[in-house]
Amino acid sequence: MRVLVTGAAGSIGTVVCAGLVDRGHTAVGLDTAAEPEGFTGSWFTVDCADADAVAAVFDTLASSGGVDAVVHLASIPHEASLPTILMSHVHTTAALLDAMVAHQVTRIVFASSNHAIGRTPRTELVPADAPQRPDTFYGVGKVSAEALLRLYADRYGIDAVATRIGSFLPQPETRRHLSTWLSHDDAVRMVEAALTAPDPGFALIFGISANTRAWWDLAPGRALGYHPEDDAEVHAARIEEAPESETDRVEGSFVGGPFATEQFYRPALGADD
Ligand code: 15L
Repeated sequence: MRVLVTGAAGSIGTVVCAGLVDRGHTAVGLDTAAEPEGFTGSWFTVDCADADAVAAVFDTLASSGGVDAVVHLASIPHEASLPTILMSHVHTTAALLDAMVAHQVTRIVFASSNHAIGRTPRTELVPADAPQRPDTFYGVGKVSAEALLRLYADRYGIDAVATRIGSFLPQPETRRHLSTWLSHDDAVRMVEAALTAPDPGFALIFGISANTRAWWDLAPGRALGYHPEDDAEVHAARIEEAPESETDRVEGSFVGGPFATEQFYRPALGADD
């Protein structure tokens, strides 16, 4: 498949582009940052909040066969003011979806986040159809982008897979991560499954590894062909060497961990840091 990957210079993008290429796909990179050294393939240094620039990218790509799908990873990975968040998560998704409709590109994989349901109290395994319960404006941005994807799936028949990613890291570092970790290799497996699953329509899956202590249900991902192979449990002894701290306890109260705590409270329309 030829896939346009936004946020291709970011932490997830770098891993996903390399992984897709290893698996025989072609990754076209798009990022506000310049092409990283070692990237093989076409590259666009573009802000995907700029709808005209995004449309121009699709026009350029059309002259060389177009793309089969978009993997939308570009966004601010942390909390910010609501306008900044909406620009970063929703406006960018809208620019891509409109260009996809114009160019008959019918598949998008979106990096959503566990923070879309982060304010869910940590009790039982959370199903993919649990009520949206954002813990931050960041979570609100992800929920809103998911809604936009669903609208375009219904209106235009776009296959849109929103992956609610947990903690994407080389290895888990905290007690919470023993439940929320997504390994690099599993991230590639997940994106490839979301790109190739037959007719998913609009689908929501959780982006975590096969963690023994998982807080989120992997069944919808497995139904789409995402079969994670890593498990944070192999790192448990190292992490649990230190006694459980007050931070661990607080981070274990809601599934969004630190994002659900008071330190993240701020006015919606306040200044960005
Ligand atoms: C995310 O979605 C964030 O981008 C990242 O900064 C972490 O907070 C991660 O989730 C997580 O929940 O560990």
